[in-house]
Amino acid sequence: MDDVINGYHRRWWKEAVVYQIYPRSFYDSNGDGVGDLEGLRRKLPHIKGLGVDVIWLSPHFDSPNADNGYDIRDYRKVMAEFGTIDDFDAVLTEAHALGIRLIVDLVVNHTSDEHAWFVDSRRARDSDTRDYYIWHSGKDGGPPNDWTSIFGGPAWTKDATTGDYYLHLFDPKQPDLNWENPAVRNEVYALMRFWLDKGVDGFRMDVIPFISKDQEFLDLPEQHVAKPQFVYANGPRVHEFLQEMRREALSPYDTMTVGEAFGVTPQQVPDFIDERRGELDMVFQFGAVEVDRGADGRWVPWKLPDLKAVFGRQEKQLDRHCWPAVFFSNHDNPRIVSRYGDDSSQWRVKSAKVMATLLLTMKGTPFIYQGDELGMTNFPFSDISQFDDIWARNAYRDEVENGEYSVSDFLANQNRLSRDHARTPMQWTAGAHGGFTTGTPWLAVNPNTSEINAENLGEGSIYAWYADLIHLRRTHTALVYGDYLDLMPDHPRLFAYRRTTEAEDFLILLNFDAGDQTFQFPMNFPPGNIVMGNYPAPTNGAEPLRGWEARIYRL
Ligand code: TEU
Ligand code: CA
Repeated sequence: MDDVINGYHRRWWKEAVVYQIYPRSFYDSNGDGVGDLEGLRRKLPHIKGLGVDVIWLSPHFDSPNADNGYDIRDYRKVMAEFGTIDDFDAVLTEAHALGIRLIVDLVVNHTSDEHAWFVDSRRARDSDTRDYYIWHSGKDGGPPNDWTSIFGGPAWTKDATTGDYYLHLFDPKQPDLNWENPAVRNEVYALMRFWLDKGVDGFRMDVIPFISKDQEFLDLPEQHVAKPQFVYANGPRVHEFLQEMRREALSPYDTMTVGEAFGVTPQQVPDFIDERRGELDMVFQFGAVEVDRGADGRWVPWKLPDLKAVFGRQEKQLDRHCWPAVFFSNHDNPRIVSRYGDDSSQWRVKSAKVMATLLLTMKGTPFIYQGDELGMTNFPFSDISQFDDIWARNAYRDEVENGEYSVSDFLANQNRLSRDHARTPMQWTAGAHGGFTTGTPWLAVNPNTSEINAENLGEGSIYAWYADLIHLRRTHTALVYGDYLDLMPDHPRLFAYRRTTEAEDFLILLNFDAGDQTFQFPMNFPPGNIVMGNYPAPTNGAEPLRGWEARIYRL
């Protein structure tokens, strides 16, 4: 594929649609309440039926699960609850046989504190792997600086054995690796080759911009205290490390990489993904999933023009050498239909289709999160005991137990933003525990599984809509490589844009509201054929859009 469309080099990963699996919550094959690799293998036909090209598997490695696998104890072992390396190989082989590639999660900013490297590192100041982590002596009876953990509390923990502090930008059970040490980098490249040699097709890289730390370890500048990620990301050697990683680990393989650009501003993105630099293929930018977050990170109502602005910026800031990744949900976010759509019984299906249309007709590689193709919704949390997520539990400790917020304020915020909304088990059936497990699920299944489940995936279903969109995208390169033009960036309820190449021209109209919206077709811009719509087609093609209507025209 070395030809060029609309100025872009064609690449398989630009044309792919990705489906993210959170294995703990996908399908439990042995009744222990925890999803597993054999469960995933059995459900591959569900994924194949959508027509996706790539699976991103959230961490499947040995872990004590302080952060559900984002704290890795052994990078070459499969998490015992998920199965064995043979189960992994079976998933990989079967996925490949179905024409689906598999990328795995690379979590190498930090390890678990139970990783053998850290166990040894904390043993003594002169232990073999002491310098695999970031140790400093305290200052004035406290930690080396004022950095805070993304999960709340200080980013340094004093270790009793030597009295030194180690850095953890997340939980104390997730000590940060010291990438200044070449031995650490070589360990990482070796473990990457281990999985590449098995046949995996690439990596999603967890908080990858955090790997290089400014060695001065200065206190946080005032303006970054509320969002320290903008200090932790983009350290002085991050691009050097990523180029080295490409050379040492990735270059012999045909891979796809997508980095989580947490703490990266839109202006900084090209430095990570410009194809001439040899770093990452794509990054996840946080613009779309932060439209409903205030300066303090708590929930605020979002506005459609802010969401549009994310894509307007993207079109301006990324040239033909850069390729975007598009997502509205993942294992760290609430459910797409509850957040951006309307999850009432009247509008849930229609609005889920509006969001699916946006995801799959936008420029960039789309990432679907498991369950969104069923229109799964947020969970109705009513008590702290219902949360598993370390972020929620720490927030409770920091916000409620210290008296800053009431329990009901805490719950109101978490009911909007909790990461556990995404982590409740897949709703396969209307039966007990949504057919996810025959045992007791590790996290409660949403009670609405009686209505929202994978039993009816036929005509009119959200699942069928995703499959149709994926097919449309696959058969029209303008929906992949075409220019993106927002026709009314300020309209508060209607999202209208074109995707065009010299050969093709699509117009997408999305009504983000329950009321009707008129759209003025410009004179030189007649309503063309409606190629997809989530209502019966209007008679002349130009009638007002009905509540949460989605239409794709080919002009
Ligand atoms: O996420 C980093 C990150 O940006 C989130 O922790 C975010 O701050 C949080 O979801 C609050 O909105 C990655 C993983 O995706 C996440 O699951 C891990 O917990 C985290 O890194 C640590 O590995
Ligand atoms: Ca299981």
